[in-house]
Amino acid sequence: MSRMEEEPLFEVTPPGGRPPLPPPTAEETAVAAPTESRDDQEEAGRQLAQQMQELGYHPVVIFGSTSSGKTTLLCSLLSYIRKDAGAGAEISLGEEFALSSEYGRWAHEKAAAFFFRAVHEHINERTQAATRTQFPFFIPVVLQPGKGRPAVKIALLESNGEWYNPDTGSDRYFQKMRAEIAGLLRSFGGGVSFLHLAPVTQLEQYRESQDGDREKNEKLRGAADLALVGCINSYRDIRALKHHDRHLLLVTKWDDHVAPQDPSNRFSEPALLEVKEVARTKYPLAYAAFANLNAGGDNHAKQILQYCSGLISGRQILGRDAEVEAQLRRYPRTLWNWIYRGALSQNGGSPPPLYDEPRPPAPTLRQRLAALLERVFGV
Ligand SMILES: Nc1nc2c(ncn2[C@@H]2O[C@H](COP(=O)(O)OP(=O)(O)OP(=O)(O)O)[C@@H](O)[C@H]2O)c(=O)[nH]1
Ligand SMILES: [Mg+2]
Repeated sequence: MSRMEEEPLFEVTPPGGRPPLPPPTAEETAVAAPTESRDDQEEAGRQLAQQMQELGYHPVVIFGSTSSGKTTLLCSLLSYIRKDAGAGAEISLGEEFALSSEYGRWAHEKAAAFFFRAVHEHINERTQAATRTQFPFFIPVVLQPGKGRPAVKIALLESNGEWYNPDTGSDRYFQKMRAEIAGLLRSFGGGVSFLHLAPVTQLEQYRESQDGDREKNEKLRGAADLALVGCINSYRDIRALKHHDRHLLLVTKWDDHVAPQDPSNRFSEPALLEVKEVARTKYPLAYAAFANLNAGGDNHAKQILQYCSGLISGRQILGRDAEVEAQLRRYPRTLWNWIYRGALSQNGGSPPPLYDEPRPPAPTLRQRLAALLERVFGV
């Protein structure tokens, strides 16, 4: 069998019933003209970078293959500020980026739909279908914390995981970075924050397991692993000014690794070594690419964390009690801290965190031993 005829390495729709994709809306199919060619798309990215710099937005780029949890993570972040009385901050949709093509208007409409509709649905415990937007877009937000802390402007990327999945039929094996994102990364002069999403599982949680689940999950995870490698490779090649950038490897869907009800606290407060162990064993290639990524001199430029956007099954976010809610809340708070610090540190200095969260516990003896073995033998 030739390479072109080989079975694809991944499936777009994971087993376990993600809802069928809705047909593209009229809006999605209508706007192609201004950004049809790769050159035009790159130009749109360059203009975006210029606008973000002029208006003071800090870009947060989110990478991850199909079903890695990008959209749900964005919803969990944005909905946290809107629904939790303890969030202590206000959030509003930022201004439209004025571009010379229609793409600017289109992107702002998509951003508004996300900021209002998708987030509202998330608050009402409904999840989003797989993202099938025609172009990537940034959601501009203005975060205004109370207590005298400075406001920040942030632009959060929403995109299709399909753009990152490996192209196993091609000789280059990885897809090119989307031109709008490449254009932005080439031109943006300040620091950019990157989230690299590595989900614990690609399958739907909280359902009865079926025959072949394990093999399918591993196959999908292999593709997700390569997708992150492809993103890191593209980043390395495209972006000249890396020294102010920050990278977070996020092990998403952590509830599939440890249930919130687990008495050990490892759902919301695992030791860092456990998170690293999961990332390294499930995503060996992405983990290596991340570890080897040369991210300037700053110790804090690269970090690994776990994340959970909610206890979700299919299109339903499962109800939870107050105790689980308290554990879940730590996730958006920790991630907001990281993003907020990134947005503020562009002005120099080391800003205070947005939220005071307890530090993770010290690693167990077994975890320390495993880390030692990893350092000494590279296992
Ligand atoms: N249990 C659980 N499910 C999650 C979590 N995050 C996402 N999911 C589910 O995983 C599936 C994929 O999540 P999405 O947020 O759509 O993933 P995506 O990266 O946006 O995928 P594309 O839009 O296809 O690129 C959805 O069914 C989500 O409800 C999580 O933290 N826990
Ligand atoms: Mg999505």
